[in-house]
Amino acid sequence: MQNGYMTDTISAIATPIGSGGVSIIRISGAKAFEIIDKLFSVKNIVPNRIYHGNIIENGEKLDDVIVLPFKSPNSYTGEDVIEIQCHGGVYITNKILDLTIKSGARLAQKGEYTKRAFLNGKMDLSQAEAVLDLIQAPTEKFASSTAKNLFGKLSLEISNIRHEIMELLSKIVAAVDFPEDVKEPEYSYIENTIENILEKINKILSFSKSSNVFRQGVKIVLAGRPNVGKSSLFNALLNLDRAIVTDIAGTTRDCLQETLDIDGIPVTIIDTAGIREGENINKVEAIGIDYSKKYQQEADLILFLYALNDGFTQEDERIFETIKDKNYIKIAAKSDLTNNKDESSVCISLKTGDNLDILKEKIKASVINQNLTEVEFITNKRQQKCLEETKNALINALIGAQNRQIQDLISIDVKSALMFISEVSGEVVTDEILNNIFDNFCIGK
Ligand SMILES: Nc1nc2c(ncn2[C@@H]2O[C@H](COP(=O)(O)OP(=O)(O)OP(=O)(O)O)[C@@H](O)[C@H]2O)c(=O)[nH]1
Ligand SMILES: [Mg+2]
Repeated sequence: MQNGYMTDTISAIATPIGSGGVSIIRISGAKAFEIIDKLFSVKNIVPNRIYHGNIIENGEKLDDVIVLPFKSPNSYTGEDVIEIQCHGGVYITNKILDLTIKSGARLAQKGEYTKRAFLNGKMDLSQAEAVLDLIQAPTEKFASSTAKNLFGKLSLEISNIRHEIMELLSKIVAAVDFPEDVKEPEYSYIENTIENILEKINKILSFSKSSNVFRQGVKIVLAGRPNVGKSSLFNALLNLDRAIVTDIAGTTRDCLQETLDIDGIPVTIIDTAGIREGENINKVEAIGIDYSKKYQQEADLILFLYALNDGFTQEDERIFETIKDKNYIKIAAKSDLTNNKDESSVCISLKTGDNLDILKEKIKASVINQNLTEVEFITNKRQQKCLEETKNALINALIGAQNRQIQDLISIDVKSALMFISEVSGEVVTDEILNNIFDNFCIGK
Protein backbone atom coordinates (compact mmCIF):
# COMPACT_ATOMS: atom_id res chain seq x y z
CA MET A 1 0.00 0.00 0.00
CA GLN A 2 1.23 3.48 -0.85
CA ASN A 3 2.31 5.70 2.04
CA GLY A 4 -0.43 7.92 3.37
CA TYR A 5 -2.87 6.28 1.03
CA MET A 6 -5.39 5.29 3.66
CA THR A 7 -5.07 8.44 5.75
CA ASP A 8 -6.34 10.77 3.02
CA THR A 9 -9.97 11.76 3.02
CA ILE A 10 -11.46 10.93 -0.37
CA SER A 11 -14.44 12.27 -2.28
CA ALA A 12 -16.24 11.27 -5.48
CA ILE A 13 -19.60 11.24 -7.22
CA ALA A 14 -21.21 7.88 -6.47
CA THR A 15 -24.00 8.10 -9.04
CA PRO A 16 -23.71 8.10 -12.86
CA ILE A 17 -22.94 11.48 -14.36
CA GLY A 18 -25.88 13.04 -16.20
CA SER A 19 -29.15 14.78 -15.50
CA GLY A 20 -31.28 12.92 -12.98
CA GLY A 21 -33.42 13.34 -9.90
CA VAL A 22 -30.63 13.02 -7.37
CA SER A 23 -26.84 12.72 -7.37
CA ILE A 24 -24.77 11.45 -4.47
CA ILE A 25 -21.35 12.71 -3.49
CA ARG A 26 -19.58 10.55 -0.96
CA ILE A 27 -16.76 11.68 1.32
CA SER A 28 -14.80 9.07 3.29
CA GLY A 29 -11.98 9.52 5.80
CA ALA A 30 -11.03 11.23 9.02
CA LYS A 31 -11.80 14.74 7.73
CA ALA A 32 -15.30 13.93 6.39
CA PHE A 33 -17.19 15.65 9.23
CA GLU A 34 -14.80 18.63 9.23
CA ILE A 35 -15.35 19.09 5.48
CA ILE A 36 -19.15 18.99 5.63
CA ASP A 37 -19.07 21.44 8.53
CA LYS A 38 -17.40 23.99 6.22
CA LEU A 39 -19.96 23.53 3.42
CA PHE A 40 -23.30 22.77 5.05
CA SER A 41 -25.81 25.20 6.55
CA VAL A 42 -26.42 22.81 9.49
CA LYS A 43 -23.45 22.70 11.86
CA ASN A 44 -22.06 19.98 14.18
CA ILE A 45 -24.04 17.14 12.66
CA VAL A 46 -24.02 13.73 14.36
CA PRO A 47 -24.18 10.24 12.82
CA ASN A 48 -27.29 8.15 12.16
CA ARG A 49 -29.52 11.09 11.40
CA ILE A 50 -30.72 12.62 8.17
CA TYR A 51 -30.17 16.34 7.69
CA HIS A 52 -31.86 18.71 5.28
CA GLY A 53 -30.10 21.99 4.55
CA ASN A 54 -28.09 23.95 2.01
CA ILE A 55 -24.62 23.77 0.55
CA ILE A 56 -23.15 27.24 0.98
CA GLU A 57 -20.38 28.86 -1.07
CA ASN A 58 -19.17 32.34 -0.08
CA GLY A 59 -22.35 32.92 1.89
CA GLU A 60 -24.57 32.01 -1.10
CA LYS A 61 -26.91 29.00 -1.12
CA LEU A 62 -25.74 26.67 -3.86
CA ASP A 63 -28.17 23.74 -3.54
CA ASP A 64 -30.79 22.25 -1.29
CA VAL A 65 -29.41 18.87 -0.11
CA ILE A 66 -29.87 15.89 2.18
CA VAL A 67 -26.81 14.87 4.20
CA LEU A 68 -26.31 11.40 5.68
CA PRO A 69 -23.47 11.11 8.22
CA PHE A 70 -21.93 7.74 9.21
CA LYS A 71 -19.35 7.34 11.97
CA SER A 72 -16.46 4.84 11.77
CA PRO A 73 -16.66 1.84 11.88
CA ASN A 74 -20.34 1.81 10.96
CA SER A 75 -20.09 2.79 7.31
CA TYR A 76 -19.43 1.19 3.91
CA THR A 77 -15.69 1.91 4.08
CA GLY A 78 -15.41 1.52 7.83
CA GLU A 79 -14.28 5.16 8.04
CA ASP A 80 -16.20 8.35 8.77
CA VAL A 81 -18.46 8.84 5.76
CA ILE A 82 -20.66 11.73 4.63
CA GLU A 83 -23.11 11.28 1.79
CA ILE A 84 -24.49 14.39 0.18
CA GLN A 85 -27.62 13.96 -1.93
CA CYS A 86 -27.96 16.96 -4.20
CA HIS A 87 -30.04 17.72 -7.26
CA GLY A 88 -28.94 15.55 -10.15
CA GLY A 89 -27.50 18.11 -12.53
CA VAL A 90 -24.05 17.70 -14.04
CA TYR A 91 -22.98 21.23 -13.11
CA ILE A 92 -24.22 21.23 -9.51
CA THR A 93 -22.86 17.74 -8.76
CA ASN A 94 -19.41 18.61 -10.06
CA LYS A 95 -19.51 21.95 -8.23
CA ILE A 96 -20.21 20.28 -4.87
CA LEU A 97 -17.53 17.67 -5.54
CA ASP A 98 -15.15 20.51 -6.27
CA LEU A 99 -16.01 22.21 -2.97
CA THR A 100 -15.30 19.01 -1.01
CA ILE A 101 -11.89 18.82 -2.69
CA LYS A 102 -11.14 22.49 -1.93
CA SER A 103 -12.14 21.81 1.68
CA GLY A 104 -9.54 19.08 2.14
CA ALA A 105 -10.57 15.87 0.38
CA ARG A 106 -8.82 14.37 -2.61
CA LEU A 107 -10.55 12.77 -5.58
CA ALA A 108 -11.04 9.04 -4.97
CA GLN A 109 -9.34 6.55 -7.25
CA LYS A 110 -11.25 3.79 -9.03
CA GLY A 111 -12.81 1.37 -6.53
CA GLU A 112 -11.15 3.12 -3.60
CA TYR A 113 -14.24 3.02 -1.38
CA THR A 114 -14.54 -0.73 -1.77
CA LYS A 115 -10.78 -1.16 -1.43
CA ARG A 116 -10.92 0.71 1.88
CA ALA A 117 -13.89 -1.42 2.95
CA PHE A 118 -11.72 -4.49 2.26
CA LEU A 119 -8.61 -3.10 3.95
CA ASN A 120 -10.67 -2.07 6.97
CA GLY A 121 -12.10 -5.56 7.28
CA LYS A 122 -15.68 -4.65 6.31
CA MET A 123 -15.65 -7.37 3.65
CA ASP A 124 -13.25 -9.95 2.29
CA LEU A 125 -11.82 -9.93 -1.20
CA SER A 126 -14.41 -12.24 -2.75
CA GLN A 127 -17.15 -9.97 -1.41
CA ALA A 128 -15.38 -6.90 -2.82
CA GLU A 129 -15.22 -8.65 -6.20
CA ALA A 130 -18.93 -9.47 -5.89
CA VAL A 131 -19.62 -5.73 -5.57
CA LEU A 132 -17.97 -5.21 -8.95
CA ASP A 133 -19.86 -8.15 -10.44
CA LEU A 134 -23.15 -6.80 -9.19
CA ILE A 135 -22.51 -3.37 -10.69
CA GLN A 136 -21.55 -4.89 -14.01
CA ALA A 137 -24.05 -7.77 -14.01
CA PRO A 138 -25.52 -7.93 -17.51
CA THR A 139 -28.49 -10.13 -16.57
CA GLU A 140 -30.83 -10.73 -13.66
CA LYS A 141 -29.65 -14.31 -13.13
CA PHE A 142 -26.00 -13.32 -12.89
CA ALA A 143 -26.90 -10.47 -10.54
CA SER A 144 -28.82 -12.75 -8.20
CA SER A 145 -26.02 -15.37 -8.15
CA THR A 146 -23.32 -12.81 -7.53
CA ALA A 147 -25.41 -11.14 -4.81
CA LYS A 148 -25.07 -14.43 -2.89
CA ASN A 149 -21.31 -13.89 -2.93
CA LEU A 150 -21.77 -10.38 -1.68
CA PHE A 151 -23.57 -11.86 1.30
CA GLY A 152 -20.69 -14.26 1.81
CA LYS A 153 -21.64 -17.56 0.13
CA LEU A 154 -18.26 -18.10 -1.51
CA SER A 155 -16.37 -16.51 1.40
CA LEU A 156 -17.94 -18.92 3.86
CA GLU A 157 -17.05 -22.01 1.82
CA ILE A 158 -13.49 -20.75 1.25
CA SER A 159 -13.13 -19.94 4.91
CA ASN A 160 -14.22 -23.51 5.84
CA ILE A 161 -11.70 -25.00 3.41
CA ARG A 162 -8.99 -22.70 4.67
CA HIS A 163 -9.76 -23.68 8.23
CA GLU A 164 -9.49 -27.39 7.39
CA ILE A 165 -6.13 -26.91 5.63
CA MET A 166 -4.87 -24.88 8.56
CA GLU A 167 -5.92 -27.59 11.03
CA LEU A 168 -4.18 -30.28 8.99
CA LEU A 169 -1.04 -28.17 8.73
CA SER A 170 -0.92 -27.46 12.45
CA LYS A 171 -1.25 -31.18 13.29
CA ILE A 172 1.64 -32.07 10.97
CA VAL A 173 3.84 -29.17 12.05
CA ALA A 174 3.23 -29.74 15.78
CA ALA A 175 4.54 -33.31 15.46
CA VAL A 176 7.50 -32.19 13.36
CA ASP A 177 8.43 -29.45 15.82
CA PHE A 178 7.75 -31.36 19.05
CA PRO A 179 8.36 -35.02 18.19
CA GLU A 180 8.67 -36.01 21.86
CA ASP A 181 5.35 -34.49 22.94
CA VAL A 182 3.11 -34.71 19.90
CA LYS A 183 2.29 -37.86 17.96
CA GLU A 184 2.57 -37.66 14.20
CA PRO A 185 -0.90 -37.81 12.52
CA GLU A 186 -1.70 -41.12 10.77
CA TYR A 187 -0.99 -41.09 7.05
CA SER A 188 -4.52 -42.34 6.45
CA TYR A 189 -5.83 -39.31 8.35
CA ILE A 190 -3.79 -36.96 6.12
CA GLU A 191 -5.04 -38.74 3.00
CA ASN A 192 -8.71 -38.65 4.05
CA THR A 193 -8.55 -35.02 5.08
CA ILE A 194 -6.95 -33.95 1.80
CA GLU A 195 -9.43 -35.99 -0.24
CA ASN A 196 -12.30 -34.32 1.58
CA ILE A 197 -10.90 -30.86 0.96
CA LEU A 198 -10.24 -31.67 -2.70
CA GLU A 199 -13.86 -32.71 -3.10
CA LYS A 200 -15.02 -29.32 -1.82
CA ILE A 201 -12.62 -27.43 -4.10
CA ASN A 202 -13.66 -29.53 -7.10
CA LYS A 203 -17.27 -28.72 -6.39
CA ILE A 204 -16.60 -24.96 -6.54
CA LEU A 205 -14.47 -25.40 -9.65
CA SER A 206 -17.16 -27.47 -11.36
CA PHE A 207 -19.11 -24.22 -11.77
CA SER A 208 -16.18 -22.35 -13.36
CA LYS A 209 -17.30 -22.81 -16.94
CA SER A 210 -20.83 -21.71 -16.16
CA SER A 211 -19.51 -18.77 -14.14
CA ASN A 212 -17.44 -17.66 -17.11
CA VAL A 213 -20.39 -17.99 -19.48
CA PHE A 214 -22.51 -15.87 -17.15
CA ARG A 215 -19.77 -13.30 -16.92
CA GLN A 216 -18.67 -13.08 -20.55
CA GLY A 217 -21.83 -14.27 -22.19
CA VAL A 218 -22.14 -16.34 -25.34
CA LYS A 219 -21.20 -15.17 -28.83
CA ILE A 220 -23.48 -16.17 -31.69
CA VAL A 221 -22.20 -15.42 -35.18
CA LEU A 222 -24.21 -15.49 -38.41
CA ALA A 223 -22.33 -17.01 -41.32
CA GLY A 224 -22.92 -17.83 -44.96
CA ARG A 225 -22.70 -16.57 -48.50
CA PRO A 226 -23.87 -13.06 -49.46
CA ASN A 227 -27.62 -12.59 -49.90
CA VAL A 228 -28.74 -15.74 -48.08
CA GLY A 229 -30.64 -13.70 -45.47
CA LYS A 230 -28.20 -13.32 -42.56
CA SER A 231 -29.05 -9.69 -41.82
CA SER A 232 -32.75 -10.45 -42.18
CA LEU A 233 -32.41 -13.18 -39.54
CA PHE A 234 -30.29 -10.90 -37.34
CA ASN A 235 -33.08 -8.32 -37.38
CA ALA A 236 -35.75 -10.95 -36.75
CA LEU A 237 -33.91 -12.38 -33.73
CA LEU A 238 -33.50 -8.90 -32.27
CA ASN A 239 -37.01 -7.83 -33.23
CA LEU A 240 -35.41 -4.70 -34.56
CA ASP A 241 -34.56 -3.19 -37.94
CA ARG A 242 -30.91 -3.01 -37.02
CA ALA A 243 -29.03 -4.20 -40.11
CA ILE A 244 -29.52 -2.98 -43.65
CA VAL A 245 -31.18 -5.61 -45.84
CA THR A 246 -31.13 -5.41 -49.63
CA ASP A 247 -31.12 -7.84 -52.52
CA ILE A 248 -27.62 -6.70 -53.45
CA ALA A 249 -25.03 -9.35 -52.60
CA GLY A 250 -22.42 -7.86 -50.29
CA THR A 251 -24.72 -5.48 -48.40
CA THR A 252 -23.22 -6.05 -44.96
CA ARG A 253 -19.60 -4.88 -44.62
CA ASP A 254 -18.98 -4.10 -40.98
CA CYS A 255 -19.78 -6.69 -38.33
CA LEU A 256 -22.82 -5.60 -36.32
CA GLN A 257 -23.26 -6.64 -32.68
CA GLU A 258 -26.27 -6.56 -30.40
CA THR A 259 -26.98 -8.25 -27.08
CA LEU A 260 -29.91 -10.32 -25.92
CA ASP A 261 -30.77 -11.96 -22.61
CA ILE A 262 -31.56 -15.63 -23.18
CA ASP A 263 -32.64 -17.20 -19.87
CA GLY A 264 -30.28 -15.05 -17.85
CA ILE A 265 -27.31 -15.55 -20.15
CA PRO A 266 -26.01 -12.49 -21.96
CA VAL A 267 -25.86 -13.34 -25.66
CA THR A 268 -24.09 -11.23 -28.26
CA ILE A 269 -25.36 -11.75 -31.78
CA ILE A 270 -23.00 -10.76 -34.55
CA ASP A 271 -24.03 -10.21 -38.17
CA THR A 272 -21.17 -10.52 -40.61
CA ALA A 273 -20.37 -9.86 -44.25
CA GLY A 274 -21.27 -12.75 -46.52
CA ILE A 275 -18.21 -14.70 -47.54
CA ARG A 276 -17.38 -14.91 -51.23
CA GLU A 277 -14.39 -14.80 -53.52
CA GLY A 278 -13.94 -13.27 -56.95
CA GLU A 279 -12.77 -10.27 -58.90
CA ASN A 280 -15.69 -7.95 -58.26
CA ILE A 281 -14.97 -7.73 -54.53
CA ASN A 282 -13.74 -4.31 -53.52
CA LYS A 283 -11.38 -3.45 -50.67
CA VAL A 284 -14.16 -2.65 -48.17
CA GLU A 285 -15.97 -5.92 -48.69
CA ALA A 286 -12.68 -7.84 -48.53
CA ILE A 287 -11.93 -6.37 -45.11
CA GLY A 288 -15.48 -7.25 -44.01
CA ILE A 289 -14.94 -10.84 -45.13
CA ASP A 290 -11.70 -11.06 -43.13
CA TYR A 291 -13.60 -9.89 -40.05
CA SER A 292 -16.33 -12.46 -40.70
CA LYS A 293 -13.79 -15.27 -40.68
CA LYS A 294 -12.24 -14.00 -37.47
CA TYR A 295 -15.60 -13.72 -35.67
CA GLN A 296 -16.61 -17.15 -36.87
CA GLN A 297 -13.53 -18.67 -35.27
CA GLU A 298 -14.27 -16.95 -31.94
CA ALA A 299 -17.96 -17.88 -31.91
CA ASP A 300 -19.57 -20.09 -29.27
CA LEU A 301 -22.36 -20.86 -31.71
CA ILE A 302 -22.57 -20.29 -35.47
CA LEU A 303 -25.85 -19.85 -37.30
CA PHE A 304 -24.88 -21.10 -40.74
CA LEU A 305 -27.32 -20.04 -43.47
CA TYR A 306 -27.75 -21.10 -47.05
CA ALA A 307 -30.61 -20.32 -49.44
CA LEU A 308 -32.89 -23.32 -49.85
CA ASN A 309 -34.10 -22.06 -53.25
CA ASP A 310 -30.51 -22.01 -54.58
CA GLY A 311 -29.70 -25.42 -53.11
CA PHE A 312 -26.49 -26.21 -51.24
CA THR A 313 -23.93 -24.76 -53.65
CA GLN A 314 -20.19 -25.42 -53.85
CA GLU A 315 -19.61 -22.02 -52.32
CA ASP A 316 -21.90 -22.94 -49.36
CA GLU A 317 -19.99 -26.20 -49.01
CA ARG A 318 -16.66 -24.36 -48.89
CA ILE A 319 -17.82 -22.02 -46.11
CA PHE A 320 -19.48 -24.88 -44.24
CA GLU A 321 -16.17 -26.80 -44.26
CA THR A 322 -14.51 -23.97 -42.31
CA ILE A 323 -17.10 -23.97 -39.50
CA LYS A 324 -18.26 -27.56 -39.29
CA ASP A 325 -15.99 -28.40 -36.35
CA LYS A 326 -17.53 -25.62 -34.32
CA ASN A 327 -20.86 -25.58 -32.53
CA TYR A 328 -23.35 -24.69 -35.29
CA ILE A 329 -26.98 -24.75 -36.37
CA LYS A 330 -27.50 -25.27 -40.09
CA ILE A 331 -30.31 -23.14 -41.48
CA ALA A 332 -31.95 -23.43 -44.89
CA ALA A 333 -33.34 -19.95 -45.52
CA LYS A 334 -36.01 -18.56 -47.88
CA SER A 335 -38.16 -21.70 -47.71
CA ASP A 336 -41.08 -19.67 -49.11
CA LEU A 337 -39.35 -19.51 -52.49
CA THR A 338 -39.14 -23.24 -53.10
CA ASN A 339 -40.66 -26.64 -52.46
CA ASN A 340 -37.21 -28.07 -51.74
CA LYS A 341 -36.77 -29.72 -48.36
CA ASP A 342 -33.69 -30.30 -46.23
CA GLU A 343 -34.09 -32.69 -43.30
CA SER A 344 -30.63 -31.89 -41.95
CA SER A 345 -31.36 -28.17 -41.53
CA VAL A 346 -33.90 -25.92 -39.89
CA CYS A 347 -35.86 -24.61 -42.88
CA ILE A 348 -37.04 -21.06 -42.24
CA SER A 349 -38.69 -18.24 -44.06
CA LEU A 350 -38.40 -14.72 -42.80
CA LYS A 351 -41.05 -13.66 -45.25
CA THR A 352 -43.72 -15.92 -43.72
CA GLY A 353 -42.07 -16.39 -40.30
CA ASP A 354 -42.13 -20.13 -40.90
CA ASN A 355 -40.18 -22.17 -38.29
CA LEU A 356 -38.68 -19.10 -36.69
CA ASP A 357 -39.99 -20.27 -33.31
CA ILE A 358 -38.34 -23.65 -33.76
CA LEU A 359 -35.06 -21.96 -34.61
CA LYS A 360 -35.28 -19.72 -31.55
CA GLU A 361 -35.88 -22.77 -29.35
CA LYS A 362 -32.84 -24.50 -30.87
CA ILE A 363 -30.67 -21.45 -30.23
CA LYS A 364 -31.90 -21.24 -26.65
CA ALA A 365 -31.24 -24.95 -26.05
CA SER A 366 -27.72 -24.63 -27.43
CA VAL A 367 -26.95 -21.56 -25.30
CA ILE A 368 -28.32 -23.16 -22.15
CA ASN A 369 -26.51 -26.42 -22.87
CA GLN A 370 -23.23 -24.57 -22.78
CA ASN A 371 -24.24 -23.25 -19.42
CA LEU A 372 -25.14 -26.69 -18.08
CA THR A 373 -26.51 -26.41 -14.57
CA GLU A 374 -27.64 -23.96 -11.94
CA VAL A 375 -24.55 -22.15 -10.70
CA GLU A 376 -24.07 -22.70 -7.00
CA PHE A 377 -20.76 -20.89 -6.71
CA ILE A 378 -19.98 -17.97 -9.02
CA THR A 379 -16.23 -17.44 -9.31
CA ASN A 380 -14.00 -15.26 -11.45
CA LYS A 381 -10.79 -16.18 -13.29
CA ARG A 382 -8.57 -14.98 -10.44
CA GLN A 383 -10.41 -17.04 -7.86
CA GLN A 384 -10.40 -20.06 -10.17
CA LYS A 385 -6.63 -19.76 -10.60
CA CYS A 386 -6.07 -19.61 -6.82
CA LEU A 387 -8.32 -22.63 -6.33
CA GLU A 388 -6.51 -24.58 -9.08
CA GLU A 389 -3.18 -23.82 -7.40
CA THR A 390 -4.54 -24.85 -4.00
CA LYS A 391 -5.73 -28.08 -5.60
CA ASN A 392 -2.36 -28.82 -7.23
CA ALA A 393 -0.50 -28.24 -3.97
CA LEU A 394 -2.93 -30.54 -2.14
CA ILE A 395 -2.58 -33.23 -4.80
CA ASN A 396 1.21 -33.12 -4.30
CA ALA A 397 0.69 -33.44 -0.55
CA LEU A 398 -1.69 -36.36 -1.12
CA ILE A 399 0.84 -38.17 -3.31
CA GLY A 400 3.43 -37.54 -0.60
CA ALA A 401 1.16 -39.08 2.02
CA GLN A 402 0.33 -42.05 -0.19
CA ASN A 403 4.07 -42.66 -0.64
CA ARG A 404 4.60 -42.31 3.12
CA GLN A 405 7.00 -39.44 2.59
CA ILE A 406 8.37 -37.82 5.75
CA GLN A 407 5.74 -35.45 7.07
CA ASP A 408 8.08 -32.48 7.20
CA LEU A 409 8.13 -32.60 3.38
CA ILE A 410 4.35 -33.04 3.09
CA SER A 411 3.90 -29.95 5.23
CA ILE A 412 5.61 -27.82 2.56
CA ASP A 413 2.85 -28.57 0.04
CA VAL A 414 0.10 -28.15 2.62
CA LYS A 415 1.60 -24.78 3.53
CA SER A 416 1.55 -23.60 -0.07
CA ALA A 417 -2.06 -24.81 -0.40
CA LEU A 418 -2.86 -22.61 2.59
CA MET A 419 -1.17 -19.62 0.94
CA PHE A 420 -3.12 -20.09 -2.30
CA ILE A 421 -6.52 -20.50 -0.63
CA SER A 422 -5.81 -17.42 1.48
CA GLU A 423 -5.46 -15.39 -1.70
CA VAL A 424 -9.09 -16.02 -2.62
CA SER A 425 -10.46 -14.21 0.39
CA GLY A 426 -7.52 -11.82 0.54
CA GLU A 427 -5.87 -12.88 3.83
CA VAL A 428 -2.68 -13.10 1.80
CA VAL A 429 -2.62 -10.72 -1.08
CA THR A 430 -0.11 -8.48 -2.82
CA ASP A 431 -0.56 -4.81 -3.76
CA GLU A 432 -0.35 -5.81 -7.40
CA ILE A 433 -3.31 -8.18 -7.12
CA LEU A 434 -5.32 -5.57 -5.23
CA ASN A 435 -4.59 -2.88 -7.78
CA ASN A 436 -5.58 -5.22 -10.59
CA ILE A 437 -8.91 -5.92 -8.96
CA PHE A 438 -9.84 -2.39 -7.98
CA ASP A 439 -8.70 -0.90 -11.29
CA ASN A 440 -11.77 -2.50 -12.84
CA PHE A 441 -14.10 -0.49 -10.63
CA CYS A 442 -15.43 2.91 -11.50
CA ILE A 443 -14.56 6.04 -9.58
CA GLY A 444 -17.04 6.52 -6.76
CA LYS A 445 -17.45 2.84 -5.86
N1 LIG B 1 -38.43 -14.45 -50.11
C1 LIG B 1 -37.59 -14.29 -49.11
N2 LIG B 1 -36.63 -13.35 -49.19
C2 LIG B 1 -35.77 -13.22 -48.17
C3 LIG B 1 -35.84 -14.03 -46.99
N3 LIG B 1 -34.86 -13.67 -46.15
C4 LIG B 1 -34.18 -12.66 -46.75
N4 LIG B 1 -34.72 -12.40 -47.96
C5 LIG B 1 -34.26 -11.39 -48.94
O1 LIG B 1 -32.98 -11.74 -49.36
C6 LIG B 1 -32.21 -10.57 -49.65
C7 LIG B 1 -30.90 -10.59 -48.90
O2 LIG B 1 -31.13 -10.55 -47.52
P1 LIG B 1 -30.05 -10.08 -46.46
O3 LIG B 1 -30.62 -10.31 -45.12
O4 LIG B 1 -29.57 -8.70 -46.77
O5 LIG B 1 -28.89 -11.12 -46.79
P2 LIG B 1 -27.42 -11.21 -46.18
O6 LIG B 1 -27.07 -12.64 -46.05
O7 LIG B 1 -27.32 -10.36 -44.98
O8 LIG B 1 -26.55 -10.59 -47.36
P3 LIG B 1 -25.11 -9.87 -47.28
O9 LIG B 1 -25.18 -8.80 -46.26
O10 LIG B 1 -24.94 -9.35 -48.64
O11 LIG B 1 -24.13 -10.93 -46.95
C8 LIG B 1 -33.11 -9.41 -49.27
O12 LIG B 1 -33.73 -8.89 -50.44
C9 LIG B 1 -34.14 -10.01 -48.35
O13 LIG B 1 -35.37 -9.33 -48.35
C10 LIG B 1 -36.90 -15.00 -46.93
O14 LIG B 1 -37.05 -15.77 -45.98
N5 LIG B 1 -37.73 -15.09 -48.02
MG1 LIG C 1 -26.17 -8.77 -44.52
